[in-house]
Amino acid sequence: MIYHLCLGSNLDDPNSQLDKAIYQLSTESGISILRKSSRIITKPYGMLNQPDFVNQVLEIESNDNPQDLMENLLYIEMSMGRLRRIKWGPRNIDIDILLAGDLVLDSRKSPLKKPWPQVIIPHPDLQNREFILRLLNELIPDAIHPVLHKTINEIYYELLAREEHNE
Ligand code: PH2
Ligand code: MG
Ligand code: MG
Repeated sequence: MIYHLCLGSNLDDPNSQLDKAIYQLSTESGISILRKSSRIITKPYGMLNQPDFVNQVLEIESNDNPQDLMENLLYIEMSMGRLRRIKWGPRNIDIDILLAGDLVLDSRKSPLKKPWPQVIIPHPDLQNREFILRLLNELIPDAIHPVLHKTINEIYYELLAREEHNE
């Protein structure tokens, strides 16, 4: 199954954190990295008073189901020494699942076999984050969001219009 992931870091040399995460993903059995977006420096979203982030989106192929993939991603974050302090706060590495093709899954509504980890696909805040949409738009502008039923390109330009309007 094809997944799109977002990597993010704003601590401890973000570029080398992303390199390390990509290396770990590429050596994880059952995962192959198909394509990478460009890597961009982004203003913090949500909690503003923290360093800028470096973000990148990856297209991967994995044999794992979403919950097993999520478990692997959390394990990679943990092995890279991520400490979970505050929601939306600074972190040396964050690896999020954005999309899994047409799949829609919310483990809060339909409990999976294991209670942990929680998985929500598509990423529930994707439509509000400029950096996610900009990077996804590089790779899959024509992909249809399985909940919003619009293309990534449409969702991206709607957000840009919304942000312009609010300025
Ligand atoms: N991740 C967050 C909160 N805010 N802002 C940017 N620019 N990039 C991120 O990856 C990011 C964020 C929580 O996961
Ligand atoms: Mg995140
Ligand atoms: Mg995360």
